[in-house]
Amino acid sequence: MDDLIDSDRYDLRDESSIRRFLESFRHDGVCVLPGFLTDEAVDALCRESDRLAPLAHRSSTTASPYLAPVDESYPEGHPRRTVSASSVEVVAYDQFPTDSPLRRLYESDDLLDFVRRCLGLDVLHRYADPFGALNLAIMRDGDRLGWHFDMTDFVVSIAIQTSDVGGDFENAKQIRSVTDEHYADVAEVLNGRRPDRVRTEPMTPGTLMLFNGRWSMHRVTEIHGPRPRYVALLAYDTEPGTDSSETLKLSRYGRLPAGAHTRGIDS
Ligand SMILES: O=C(O)CCC(=O)C(=O)O
Repeated sequence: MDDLIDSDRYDLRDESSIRRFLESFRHDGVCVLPGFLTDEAVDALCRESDRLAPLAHRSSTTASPYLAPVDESYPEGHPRRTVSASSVEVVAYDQFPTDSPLRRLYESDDLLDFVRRCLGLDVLHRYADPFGALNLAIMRDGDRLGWHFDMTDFVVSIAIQTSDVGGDFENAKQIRSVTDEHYADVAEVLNGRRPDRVRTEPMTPGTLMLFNGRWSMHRVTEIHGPRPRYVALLAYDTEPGTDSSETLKLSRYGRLPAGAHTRGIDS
């Protein structure tokens, strides 16, 4: 692990840095750590991503920012009735070889502990999903992720390679809250009328980002050009043994773990 993380820049045990990162995560819902990985690690992860990319499963979806189908009980033009298209290719955790540097990073207890403290949590577990625990998300020419809120309190991502053009991570920071959906503001961002509410998070290769997408609406702009955008998504949960549903596995990975059989589709 020491050869992957830039330890001159980031001391994973330094209390005062961790306090700063936690403050940024709590206050802004996002904490961006540029240059978290060394240049050599970024090169190694790019090469690994090039090797793994042919194994990826491609999926395309159309959904509202709430990751739900259109709700026609709302008036026309309402965010609950606005949908956008997304497409991405994903390499699942079980497809990373045992000597994969990305797997080594994800399975490092030092990184788990660092992430836990930056999120201000007492306990944190790696995700138990044999596919979803670690993903390589690949976006190619014409791909994008539409505006959406996440259904989880945090996502940990690592930027590996940017696309030639586009592929920006745009963020309408904390646009809704637990008490107010702020539909009017959300609608304005969706219509492109509030560029002042949107900022591009600087996802340069080697950046680690801690992000709470439950309250911040975000998207990845359309990719242009032959160079694919590579981002690693590292999944954790405060509960042990958390897994995703078979429905989600089928749509994101196009398969189920060996031995699984489709009972009820949401089992
Ligand atoms: O690829 C990214 O940078 C963001 C991914 C994202 O927003 C998501 O998977 O929900």
